[in-house]
Amino acid sequence: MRFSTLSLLVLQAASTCIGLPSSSTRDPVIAKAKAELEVLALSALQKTLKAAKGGQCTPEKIKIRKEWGALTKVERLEYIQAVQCLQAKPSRYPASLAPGARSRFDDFIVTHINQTQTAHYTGNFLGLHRYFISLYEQALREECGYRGTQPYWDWAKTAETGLSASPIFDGSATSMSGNGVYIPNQGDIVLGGIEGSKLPPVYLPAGTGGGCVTSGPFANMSVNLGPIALDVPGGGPQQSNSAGPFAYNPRCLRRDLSDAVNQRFANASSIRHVLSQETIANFQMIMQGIPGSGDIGVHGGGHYSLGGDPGRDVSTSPGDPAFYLHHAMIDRVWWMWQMVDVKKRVYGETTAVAGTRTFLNIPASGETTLDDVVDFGYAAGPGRKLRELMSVVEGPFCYVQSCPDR
Ligand SMILES: *[C@@H]1O[C@H](CO)[C@@H](O)[C@H](O)[C@H]1NC(C)=O
Ligand SMILES: *[C@@H]1O[C@H](CO)[C@@H](O)[C@H](O)[C@H]1NC(C)=O
Ligand SMILES: *[C@@H]1O[C@H](CO)[C@@H](O)[C@H](O)[C@H]1NC(C)=O
Ligand SMILES: [Cu+2]
Repeated sequence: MRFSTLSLLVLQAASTCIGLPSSSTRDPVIAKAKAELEVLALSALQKTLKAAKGGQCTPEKIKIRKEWGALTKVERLEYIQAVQCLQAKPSRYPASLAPGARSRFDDFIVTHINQTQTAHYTGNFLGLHRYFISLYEQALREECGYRGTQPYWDWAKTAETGLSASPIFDGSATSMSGNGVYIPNQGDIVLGGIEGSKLPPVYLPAGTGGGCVTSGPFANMSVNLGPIALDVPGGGPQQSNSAGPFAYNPRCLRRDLSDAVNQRFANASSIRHVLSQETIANFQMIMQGIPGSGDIGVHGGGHYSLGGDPGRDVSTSPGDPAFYLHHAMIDRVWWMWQMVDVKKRVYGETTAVAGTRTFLNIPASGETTLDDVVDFGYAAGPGRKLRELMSVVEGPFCYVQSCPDR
């Protein structure tokens, strides 16, 4: 009895998923995708609550992660203040290891930089980032008194509303800050040049900003680390700090919001397409974009619709605080995919995980297994096996992610 009342509450709090007319969109493909996504989200929610029944993470304890727009303004301010608190707390890295790390916020950037080549286009990509986001959320809570959960950025929503009009990026005091100052005549962004491969480049239009962020709570924050591999408008070589990956290099946060990139690569239909993949190998590959295909996937779509510095730098990208909203959505999509077939997609030794231990297997490396360890050094811990990171209601986790609200 108690269980069912509580699950009902969770379901209600998670907002209505089905039964209401699906959004304002006129595009029938997008409208259909949205309706299907809502069904998948609701089903994932129900199955997760059921799965939580027997374990340590009981339905009473489950925390609900919400879409940014579904938070009240007070909740948004609490999240923002916690992030600013993390940016004001001293780093735990010894200065000899990471002289550029000046805060606890920076600690997470350091470990992400250090693992770039072994955490993207690898078998551990999803599990590692799930743990990374969760430890950041935990730091906000335990070190900065935050009482809420990690919010997510639903790209399908911003694809419809436009980024600058969304509560995430409208530049208000309750946003994650807005666009960068407009820089005219920026050339295209040219992606490609993955070392060791000979793939055709991808051209992305520059966004509508490009300069320093001047509005909202993160207007004056300092990006201290990187760049490592920053794609710049107009093509040309990626920028990197010649003083080294962990050197101190304070600069403004730049953004170059691009609705075109958001709409093309991370709309509702793109998310639906990712979720329709049968194997983990295809799921994670389509999500990140098949190199050379011209498609950067919803993962690239989110990163490159933020743009700027460090938004276009795969290594340093957690230096933009919106990173965590983006990756919470990545995690949410993975969770929705996992819950379609829990036995295979959460627990299967060879069906829940696929891929090697190096970026596109360059240089060649062994297959990832569920016994591989994920470790974030001085940033946060403890190190854990990938197998502990597969279910959102087991191991260190106890959360669900609500349905998209309209
Ligand atoms: C980067 O990772 C290596 C290997 O795990 C480790 O020895 C080194 O201390 C790390 N460096 C930083 C700055 O975290
Ligand atoms: C940023 O710094 C400028 C100059 O010190 C100040 O006028 C402005 O209020 C600050 N903005 C925020 C959001 O802190
Ligand atoms: C939505 O995304 C899909 C796949 O990413 C893409 O093929 C399609 O063109 C996009 N739709 C719009 C309206 O841009
Ligand atoms: Cu990453």
